[in-house]
Amino acid sequence: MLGLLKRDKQNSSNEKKGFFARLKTGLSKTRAHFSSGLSALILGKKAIGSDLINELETILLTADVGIAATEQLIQGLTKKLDRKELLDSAAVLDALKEDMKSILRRVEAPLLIPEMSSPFVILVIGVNGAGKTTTIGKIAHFLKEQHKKILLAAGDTFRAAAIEQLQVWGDRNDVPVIAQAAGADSAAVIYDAFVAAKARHMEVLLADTAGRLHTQAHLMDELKKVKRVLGKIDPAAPHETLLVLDAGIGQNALNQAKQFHEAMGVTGLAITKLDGTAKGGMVFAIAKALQLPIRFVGVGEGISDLKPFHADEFVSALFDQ
Ligand SMILES: Nc1nc2c(ncn2[C@@H]2O[C@H](COP(=O)(O)OP(=O)(O)OP(=O)(O)O)[C@@H](O)[C@H]2O)c(=O)[nH]1
Ligand SMILES: [Mg+2]
Repeated sequence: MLGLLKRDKQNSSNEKKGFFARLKTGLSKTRAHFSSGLSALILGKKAIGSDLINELETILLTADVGIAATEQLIQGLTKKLDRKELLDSAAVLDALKEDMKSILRRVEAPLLIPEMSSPFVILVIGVNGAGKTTTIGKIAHFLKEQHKKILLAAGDTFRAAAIEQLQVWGDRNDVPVIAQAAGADSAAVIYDAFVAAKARHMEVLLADTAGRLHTQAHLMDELKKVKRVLGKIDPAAPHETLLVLDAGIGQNALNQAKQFHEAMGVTGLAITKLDGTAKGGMVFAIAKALQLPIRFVGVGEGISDLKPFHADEFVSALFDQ
């Protein structure tokens, strides 16, 4: 028994380490572009003063950290410098990391599935190719590990092969998928899936939707319809409207997110493809501008390449060499 417990603990710590390592590897392009530059600049510079601060500002801005978050970081450092609190370069770097963590801590809010009498509905939305379907597959894996009973709804009835793609994730996770023929009404598919999830006493319904541009009003109306029909079964549904954002588009994600939020009332974000990009700094821009909970980060295409977002871990992975 003790042995088992010990092994469980080891497994979870291995898994934790494993993901931190993947997060670090995933963030290597961002790190190369950004934090290596910052560290080299700060630690290599003897004079700690306004020149250093100006150069720092430029690095932050060019790393997609965004104007608002950069301003906050630079103001924080300038104040501490003025108060003579930063006596050497290592102190500057530590202060910067601490301030970066505090920006992200405000949006650290892991998705918790409460005990409910009916299924917790997660509606997954975003532009084409952001990573919605893959993220559903990974979240299903994540929730399965918590022994949740899950159903998937193939609400993308538009793109060729979208239904099959979700089915593959369903098979991989050994969770059922509710689907209709291609071309069916997405809201009807998701509504039926909710009814089925209730009947089968499922705990979570994960609903996929077709990718759409935030600028396509009629497609945004379709999403609103999905939300409306879910609300007919349970006024609180969808319990989570999860917007998937591709980190690779950097700060362009801001405008996208604002428009999706306006139309749909987004309750959480999943930021994907942090592994393929040097624009990981966008997470700070998003955190500062939107103040929406970042639920998950994705750092690869594999089933375990998604984990809850943790502010301190993210900043550590960004700076750890
Ligand atoms: N490297 C990397 N690739 C990812 C990640 N998430 C998704 N992808 C890949 O991105 C591509 C698009 O992912 P999908 O899940 O199909 O995206 P989608 O938003 O459902 O796309 P549409 O349904 O066409 O709108 C696939 O090749 C995924 O494997 C990630 O975190 N890292
Ligand atoms: Mg998809």
